Amino acid sequence: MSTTRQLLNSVEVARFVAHGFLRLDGIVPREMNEEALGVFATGLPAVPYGTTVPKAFPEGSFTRRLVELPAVAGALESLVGSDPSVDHHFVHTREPHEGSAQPLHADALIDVRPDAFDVQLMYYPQEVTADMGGTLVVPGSHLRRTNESDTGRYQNLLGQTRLTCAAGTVMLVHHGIWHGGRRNDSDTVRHMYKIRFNPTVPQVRLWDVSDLHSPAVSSELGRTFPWYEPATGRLEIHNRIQLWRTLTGDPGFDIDHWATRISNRPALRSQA
Ligand SMILES: O=C(O)CCC(=O)C(=O)O
Repeated sequence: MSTTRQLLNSVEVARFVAHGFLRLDGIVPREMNEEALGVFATGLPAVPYGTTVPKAFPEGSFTRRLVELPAVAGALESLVGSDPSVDHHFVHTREPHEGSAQPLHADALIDVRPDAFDVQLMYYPQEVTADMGGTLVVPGSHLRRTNESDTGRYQNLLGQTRLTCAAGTVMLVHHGIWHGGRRNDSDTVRHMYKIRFNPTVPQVRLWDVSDLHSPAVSSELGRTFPWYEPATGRLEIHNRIQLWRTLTGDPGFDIDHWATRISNRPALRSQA
């Protein structure tokens, strides 16, 4: 991947841990966006699960240039390391006036890994307007353990976002985020190219940690979302504390003593 490093900072990674996604608006150059539509029409090469990036996407290929854009490479390195493997890639298309939306889902079976996550890159080569079936995302849903499309019966959740964006926008999402392609009511085909990356190194302090102890980190990690139930919403923050402990290698990190309190188990003093 690129040697130009535009790593995320701690506040940005904390925001990813809380929201479950990161938006890089309009960062892909116009010429590449135009090229993308031709590349999608021709078809992308098959990539066996677990292939390294250089093998999956040869030097000079469209996808290699996409993932080597400094902002993309830096964000990916910050989240999954500099040498992730490619799980799979696919172009998701919402056809004009197709009449229905995709049910809400996560691209995961119940995934209980406490110390690793995959990142999915979603790239939109065209401007996505409100009627084009932009991807619906439910912020803060990624750490709630559900099984793939079991969330499909939820039609709308408070605080959900339906993507509208400039051409050349990239979103990086945690594999557990609840999402779905919306109904395309426009006359334009909408494309989204998704690549799933698996980390190959422990996801510990991979970003620029110079602001690690900024109070803004805890503020990001402690935020709630409108669809959270008061009690279960607390579990989301607890889950984030656990993930932040892993990502930073700091087993003592906490917010308002929540995780410390419920793991406090004093040992019996010796009677001798
Ligand atoms: O088309 C979209 O916007 C989302 C599709 C998607 O991510 C999926 O099918 O898993």
